[in-house]
Amino acid sequence: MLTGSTLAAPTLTKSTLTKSTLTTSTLTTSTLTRSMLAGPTGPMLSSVIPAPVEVRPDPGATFRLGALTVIRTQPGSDAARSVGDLLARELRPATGFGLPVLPVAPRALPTISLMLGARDNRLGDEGYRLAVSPTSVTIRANKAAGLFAGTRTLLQLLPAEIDSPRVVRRVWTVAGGDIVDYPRFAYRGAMLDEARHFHTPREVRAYIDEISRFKVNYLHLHLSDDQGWRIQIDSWPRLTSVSGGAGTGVDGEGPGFLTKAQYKDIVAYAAKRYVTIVPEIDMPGHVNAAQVAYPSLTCDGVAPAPRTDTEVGYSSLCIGSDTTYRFVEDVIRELAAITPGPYLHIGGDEAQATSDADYVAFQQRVLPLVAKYGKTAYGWNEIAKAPAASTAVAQFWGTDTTEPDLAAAVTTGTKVVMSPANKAYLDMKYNPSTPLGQDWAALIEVRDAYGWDPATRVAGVGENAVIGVEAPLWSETLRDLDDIEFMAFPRLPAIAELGWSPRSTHDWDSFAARLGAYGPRWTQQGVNFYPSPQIAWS
Ligand code: TNX
Repeated sequence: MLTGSTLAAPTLTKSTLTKSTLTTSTLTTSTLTRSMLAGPTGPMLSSVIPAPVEVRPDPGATFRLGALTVIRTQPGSDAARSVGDLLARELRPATGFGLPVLPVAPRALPTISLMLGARDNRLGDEGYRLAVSPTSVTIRANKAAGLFAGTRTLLQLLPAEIDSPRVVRRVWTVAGGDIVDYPRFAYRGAMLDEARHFHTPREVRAYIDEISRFKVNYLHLHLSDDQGWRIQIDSWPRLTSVSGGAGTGVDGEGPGFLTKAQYKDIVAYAAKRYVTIVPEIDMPGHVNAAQVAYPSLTCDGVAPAPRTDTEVGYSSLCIGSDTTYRFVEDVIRELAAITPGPYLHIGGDEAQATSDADYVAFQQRVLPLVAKYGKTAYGWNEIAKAPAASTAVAQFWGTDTTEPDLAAAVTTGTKVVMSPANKAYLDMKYNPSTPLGQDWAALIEVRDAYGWDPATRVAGVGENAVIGVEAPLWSETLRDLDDIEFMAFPRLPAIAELGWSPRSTHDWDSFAARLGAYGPRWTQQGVNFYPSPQIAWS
C-alpha cells in the first residue's frame, strides 16, 4: 500500500512540500490510480470530489476519531453550531460515538473544530481551510457556508463506512495535512423537474443531501409545465386542485404538488445544507396545465385538453391579454414571498407557439415584474432575445458552441449559467441501452459530462459572464428516487467539479480515480448509482 509521500511524487519529500509546489494538480498526474487514493487506514487527502484548490499531505499527522472525540464550534455562532450538529448527526450512526457539540473543548480530547474568522480573503463566503493533526481536525472559514463545505470534505476523508446507517467497528482516521479550498464559480446547481413526474418532499430532501456532498449550492425546482402544476398559489387555487391532481403526471401518473408549507420546509432543509432553492414557473410556453385549470389564460377562452404526453412547444399564454399579466404577477408575488433566495426562474424555453415579437413583448413586461418583487430574474437562454434580460441570468441549454443572442446579451450585462444539454443534462442516456432518459441532445457518459469548460464553451460567453453551472434533470422518464439517482450519479459530481474546482485541477484520470474510490460511499448510502464502465470502481 502506498503512503502519502509516494503519492505526491517520488521526488517530493515532506520538507520540500510548500503550498505553491504541492497543489492538487501536482497530485493529479496520469499515474494516479484508484489504489493510490487510499492509505492503509483510509482515504488520502487528495481523494476529494470536487478537487480542492490546494492539498498538502502530512503523512505523519493522521487524526484518529474516537469515542472521546468532541466537536467544538465557534462560540456565539448559531450557524456554526448548526453545522456542527449536522456533522455530529452524520458521524454518530456509523461510529456509535457520542460526539458532543460544545463551544469549548477540554484540551486533552481529540477535537474537530469549526471556527469562524479564517482571516484569508481568498476563501470568500464559501471557502475553508482544513488542517488535520494527530490531535485535531480544524476547519476555519469566513462564513458558516465555508464551514459546511469543509465538513463535506471531512466526510470524504473518513473511510467509506462512515456513511453506513449502522455501527461499524473499525478505526476511524483522517489523513494528516492541510487543504485550502474555495469555489471557482458562485453558482453550482442541480435541477429537478417536479412537473413531468412529481417527486415528494422526502425525495427532494434526499436529493439535497446527495448533491450538497459535492458542494452544489443551488437546487432549481421546475414547478410547472404542460402536464402539471406543482406549487400552491392561493390566488389561483385551481392550478393545483385541477392540475396537481390525479393523472397529471406523464402517462397519467400522479397526483402531486407542494403546498406552501411543504415548499417552505424544503427551503429551510436546503438552507441548513447551504443549498438555495430556485423556483421555476415556465412561461409563456409550457403552460397547458395552467390553461386546463384556467381557460381564461388562453386567447379564445376555451380550455385545452389535459396532456400527459411528452411533446413540447405547443402551448402559449395569451400575450395581449390583461388576464395573463394579472396571473403572472400573482404567481411571481406569491412565489417571491416564500423564496428567500435571490433568483426566480421564469422559464422562457421552447416557446414555439408564441411569435418572436410576442415573446419579446412578454419578456419586456415580465422580467421587470420579477425585480418588482425583489428577485433577480432567471430564465432559459431564449430570454436573451429581450433587452430587459440585461439584468437577468440566462441559463444556456443549447448543444452548439455559438448562441448569438446570448453572446449579444452578455455585452449588455446578462449573466449566464451553463447547462449545455449535450454535456450537463442528467436526463440524457449514458449509452443506447440505458433503460431511462432521452437522447435528443446526446448520449452522455461520465467522461463527456466532465470534458468541457464552462468559461470557453460558448463563443462570446467568457469567465466574466459565467456565474456557474447547473445539471438539469428532466423527469419525463423518471418516477422515483432510484431513477433520479441512477441518472444523476456519477455525472452530477462531474458537473459539480467543473463548477467548484480551479481550471488547473481539471484532469480526467484524476477525476476517474477519485470517482472510482467514491463508489463504496454511494453503496453505503444506498444511492442507486450507474456503475459506468469508464470507471474502475473500488
Ligand atoms: C427540453 S431543455 C426542455 C424540456 C424537456 C427536456 C428533455 C429545456 C429548457 N426544455 O422541456 O423536458 O428538453 O430533455
